[in-house]
Order: sequence, then C-alpha cells, then structure tokens
Amino acid sequence: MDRKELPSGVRDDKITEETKSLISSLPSHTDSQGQKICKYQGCWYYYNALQGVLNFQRGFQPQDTDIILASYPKSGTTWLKALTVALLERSKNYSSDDQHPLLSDNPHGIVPFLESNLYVESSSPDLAKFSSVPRLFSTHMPLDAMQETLKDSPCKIVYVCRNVKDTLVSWWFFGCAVHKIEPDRSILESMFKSFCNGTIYYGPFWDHLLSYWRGSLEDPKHVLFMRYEELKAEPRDQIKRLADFLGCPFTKEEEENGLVQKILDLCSLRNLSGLEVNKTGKRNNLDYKDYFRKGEVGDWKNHLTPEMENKIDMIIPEKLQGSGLKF
Ligand code: PAP
Repeated sequence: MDRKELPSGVRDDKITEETKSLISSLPSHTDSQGQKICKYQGCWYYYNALQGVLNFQRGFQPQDTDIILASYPKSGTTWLKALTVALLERSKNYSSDDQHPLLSDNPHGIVPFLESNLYVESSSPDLAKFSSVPRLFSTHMPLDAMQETLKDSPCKIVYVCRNVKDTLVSWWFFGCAVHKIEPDRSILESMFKSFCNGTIYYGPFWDHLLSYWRGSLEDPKHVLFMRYEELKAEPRDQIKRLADFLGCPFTKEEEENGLVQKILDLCSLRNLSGLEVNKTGKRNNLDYKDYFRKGEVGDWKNHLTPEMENKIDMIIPEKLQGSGLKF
C-alpha cells in the first residue's frame, strides 16, 4: 500500500522540520506493522501522531465545558463516543428520530481525535464546527501528554479501558482489516511481543492506564475512569454514572419513559454496525465497518495461546502493582 494511503496515525507526511529534528533525538523503533514509532514524554507515537500531539500541546485552548473522551486504542472508544453523543443529544428535540447524528455519521466522524485528526496539520485548526457547547473531542494520548495544556481547566475527561488481552486481539483484527489482509498469527505474535515490551503505538499500555487511573483518583470530578467490561455487564448503571459525571443526569421522567434503554439500544454494536453509514462509509482511508467486530468480553480465549495468557498475567499485575488498579 502506498504510504500516503495508510490510515491516519500511520502517515509521516505532515512532519515539520522542527519535529524531524526532535524525532532524530528521540528513541525510535519499527513496530510490528513495519512502521516507525518514537518515544516522546514516555509514550510511543507514529511520527504524524507525534506532530499532532505537539500541535495540540502548543495550540489547544481548553474551554471550561469541554469534554474529552480518552482511551487506549481498541478499548471501547467507538462505543464511548456513541454513548456520550447520545447522552448530550437527548436534550435536542428532533422533529423526527432519523435526524439523530448517530444515524447519519459514525461516532468517529462526530467526535474527532485531537492529535490524529484536528491537530495533525496545525496548532491552530479551524474549530468553527465546535461552536455549540459542550465541545466534544477524543484522544488516545495518555493523560500526562495533556496535563500541561489542560492545567487549571475544569474540563471533563472520560477514559475507557479494557482487558489487555481483548484489546490486543481487537487490535490484531483491526490492523489486518485496515491493511486488507487475513488475520495472520505471525502478526499477532509480533504485536504480542510489542505489547509485552511496551514498544507499541500509544504504549506502554500500563503507563497509559495508570496515567488516567491516577488522574481519576486525584481529581474524580474531572476524570472518570470506566471499563469496557463494566459497560457490558451493567450498561444501565454505567451510562447513568457517565451521565452524572457529565452533569446531565437522567431525570425520573426520562427513566420512566425508557430513555436509558433507548440510548443503549441506539448505541449497541448491533444497531450501529447495521446502519448504512457504518456499513459503507469511510474516513481517513479507514472503513467504518472495521470499528465493529464482535464486541465480546473474553474473545481473547479464542486466539491467545496459554503461554501468551501466562505472560500477560505476569506482566500486568507487576506493572500495576501498588496502584490499586486491577484486572
Ligand atoms: P478505536 O480505538 O480504533 O476507536 P475501539 O472502538 O476502541 O477502536 O475498539 C473497537 C472494539 O470495540 C471492537 O472490539 P472487538 O474487536 O473485540 O470486537 C468493536 O467490536 C467494539 N465495539 C465497537 N462498537 C461497539 C459498541 N457499540 N458496543 C460494544 N462494543 C463495540
């Protein structure tokens, strides 16, 4: 595949001379997909994502009401975006149900990524389309990368995390789908190695988790830590928790009218993946359909070997030791 055709986050054609010079001073590595990554402020980025991070750090002006949806890739980002959009949109009275933005656009089209969409080319992008309040953004950056830029801002950050084994398997399938190749075990093995030694896009995984975990403990009013598995197991409680955190709790009347279930149904994998826009649409050379697969907890059991399982079971508790965060 032509380099310019690679998905967003993988191209390196947006890099300024200044960033090239910075990159030459950073630790670098070739990832399991054969792409160059470099380590900046403790996190591994593709070169153009690093450019986006730098542009964001230089130019983003937070507003008090901003909401940032954060995640490690393949942890439930699409679902969290859909749920948040649905929560915020419920105050708008559409004349007909089919005007809902989730029916005509993918959650990623509605809630763009700061570093890999909005700020990838400039530190002062046109944010005119975010004129309504609250502005809704997303990121895969660790919290540490945003801390200075968001310093003193009361904006809200919601982080969703997922069991590392399912995250890894989801990423494997996604990576192969994006590159239009069959899921191949040698790719999984190579990604597994990168996961375990931390040299993977947005990794190390455990540092990513810990940045938001600690942020949520230190500042629970502004950082909410959610789990994919809890969303699956108790969706009603979790969406109410999300609504409370965002300052838009369900009213008694809304609950009695079945709105909680209506939002969950609208945002279900089954519903979203069946919409025409998500079956045929694309953005930045990424087919929307590739964001939806099984959405199951524990699918890793069908793909990881006992050796892989054991190694992850050794590494993760060790890395999270003392933090209070457990899987
Ligand atoms: P991203 O980081 O590239 O945006 P992300 O949405 O975080 O990806 O992860 C995709 C996973 O979420 C897929 O998991 P799987 O590979 O194990 O199946 C995808 O199926 C799942 N997913 C997407 N939308 C939903 C949804 N509405 N409900 C539950 N799971 C979902």
